[in-house]
Order: sequence, then structure tokens, then C-alpha cells
Amino acid sequence: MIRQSMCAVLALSATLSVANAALAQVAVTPEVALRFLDANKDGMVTLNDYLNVQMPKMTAGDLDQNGELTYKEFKETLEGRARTNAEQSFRAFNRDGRERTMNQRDFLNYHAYVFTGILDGDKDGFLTAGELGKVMSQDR
Ligand SMILES: [Ca+2]
Ligand SMILES: [Ca+2]
Ligand SMILES: [Ca+2]
Repeated sequence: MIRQSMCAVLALSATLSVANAALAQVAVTPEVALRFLDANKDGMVTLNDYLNVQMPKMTAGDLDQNGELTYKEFKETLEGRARTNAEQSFRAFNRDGRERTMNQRDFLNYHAYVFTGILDGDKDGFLTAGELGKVMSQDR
């Protein structure tokens, strides 16, 4: 049951993770967002591409450069609804036994979950404009 409500929370977060990647206030098509997420520009968006796009956010958000994110630092890497849900996400993925910081593995696990659990609707390891569009439209 806890897991289910967590999924709901993360579903909202996911929408924003994708959306904020490519857009500011402007409406962005799934095709444009998809192109942005294709980090190695080979025409397919894999988990690796997705994590490569998210990774710089950890570096940028780690204000004291100690390789770990406090809740406050983590929150700063997110936008919109993902930020609103930052506390639940932080609690769910900060699993290294320490209470107050999230390491790189935790951070990538969070985003991997977003990709695999939410964005990749048919679970084939690739993100399509259709899958992205579905998630993006749920946010409207
Ligand atoms: Ca790619
Ligand atoms: Ca830090
Ligand atoms: Ca897919």
C-alpha cells in the first residue's frame, strides 16, 4: 500500500522531471522533449540517456561539493510538482542508512525509477514520443 501511494507521488514527479528538462513556461511537444533527452543523439532514448541528462543536476545541486545531497540540495534539483513531492522522494530513495544525505547512487536510483517505472510505459527500455506524451498529458 505504501508502495502504491509512492508510485502515485512519483508519477507526478516524473512528469515534471521530463517536462522541466526541455521546457520553461512554454508548451513543449513530446518530440522536442524526446530529442532533448536523447543525450548521445542516436535517435533512441534509453535509461542511460535519461540518467546522463539528470546527472548534471546532481553536480549543480551539490552546493558544498561533498558528493552528497542534503534534502535541501535535492529539492533544488527538482522543479514544479517534483519539487513539491521532494520530501517523499527523498525519503524513499535515500537508502544508504544515513538520514540526511542522498548519494549519487540514491539520486540515480530515483531517476532510474522514474524512467523505468513511469515513463517507459511498455517497459522495452526505450522512451517514445507516445510514451512521453502520455505522461505529459496527465499533468495537464
Ligand atoms: Ca540515445
Ligand atoms: Ca552536498
Ligand atoms: Ca518504451
